[in-house]
Amino acid sequence: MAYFENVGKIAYEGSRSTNPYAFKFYNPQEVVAGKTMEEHLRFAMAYWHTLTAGGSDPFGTDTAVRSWDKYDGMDKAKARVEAAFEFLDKMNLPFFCFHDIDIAPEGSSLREFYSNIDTIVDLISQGMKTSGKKLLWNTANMFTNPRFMHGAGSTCNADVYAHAAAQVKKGLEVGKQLGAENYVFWGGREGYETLLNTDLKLEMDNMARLFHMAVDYAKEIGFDAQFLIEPKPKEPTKHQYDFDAATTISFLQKYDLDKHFKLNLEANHATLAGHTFEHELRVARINGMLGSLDANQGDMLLGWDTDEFPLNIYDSTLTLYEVLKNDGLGKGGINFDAKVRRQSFEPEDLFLAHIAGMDTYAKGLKVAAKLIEDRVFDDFIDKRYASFKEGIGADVVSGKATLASLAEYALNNENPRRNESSRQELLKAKLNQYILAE
Ligand code: XUL
Ligand code: CO
Repeated sequence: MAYFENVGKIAYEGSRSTNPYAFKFYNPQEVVAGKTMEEHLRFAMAYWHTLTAGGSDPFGTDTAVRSWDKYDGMDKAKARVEAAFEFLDKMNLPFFCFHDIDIAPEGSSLREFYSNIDTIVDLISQGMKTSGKKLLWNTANMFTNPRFMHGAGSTCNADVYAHAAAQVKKGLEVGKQLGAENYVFWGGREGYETLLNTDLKLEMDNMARLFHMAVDYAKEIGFDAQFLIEPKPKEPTKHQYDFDAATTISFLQKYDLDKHFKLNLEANHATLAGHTFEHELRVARINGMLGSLDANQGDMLLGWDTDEFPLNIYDSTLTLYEVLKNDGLGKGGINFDAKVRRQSFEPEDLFLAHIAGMDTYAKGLKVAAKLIEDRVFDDFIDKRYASFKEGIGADVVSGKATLASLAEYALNNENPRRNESSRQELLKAKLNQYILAE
């Protein structure tokens, strides 16, 4: 059965195409900087936004019209699997991602949940074999069910902690069965509302213990996915422990987890933390921690995670700039953790939104590659820091300099170098020039 009967396969037609159901920039086989766009971008569909969510918000119920909604329970879960593969095929998306509760109903017990998952995972596995589609990552949802009101890995309730561990264990088994490239932890309720009732140290230690158990179990069952943590500073919890890239990296280092984990960075989470997305990517990149991306964007006028499809070419250019400088995302990819607006309730909107997001990232890739090829920023940065390549600057970098040797140098330095302009306006204008020209 076709779930999206009004839409056919989306093809590349070029930037002058007027067909809304065509890619204008995403040309999967086009080679950019030595690899095809498909290889660079490794696009993924988020099961929860595309198949499971219905457009509800705190003030209103679902609005989305979805043909699988005529079913219930396991029948609906099975219909969604068929719809997922139809969507991936028509959109030419090579990967997908899901939480355990996106694919299968929880039922009334953990045992029933496990058994529902097994049934659906078998179907997904068959779909993957026939279609060649791959699982970029899976994860356990440890934030929706009311049992997780105090957290999962950071809960005050040991029985809830055990339940969370049981979900992670199953998630790793599912990941292995489906050959997932990565396994993600996003700690939506791993944080606190008030310190007055919180044992901050125990909560963070316990979270680290859960991550170590996951690493050990993956090893035990021979699941060789890359582990990822997805930082977010707040929402739903007031203060979340994996606040941003820098905080998460130091957490991983403190608990001796940094060898096993990288980061899954999300654009709207970066902005909630008061950072640009490229800031988060740069911090991860220079620490060897850039794992995968959740592509979306927030709204300048709203203070929460709006998860809009990414449409800003400046942002996508600077994002891909970091990805190219990182020599790619390895096992990671670019997952559209993005939802159509509540008013865009028709199934066609899912296609139009993904086309827009994929084109935005494809265009960003091309501009970023050209900026790197022409060394637009590299040459400027090299020159800006040239004083650390020779003389006293080289002594600082090599570790030879001491406070005493620097003071001695400063006291005798009769002609200190003059500061030079940072030329920010010029560099931003060059960025404009490249975006408009490419
Ligand atoms: C929530 C969010 C999650 C994670 C996976 O803000 O981004 O969907 O990506 O749990
Ligand atoms: Co996300």
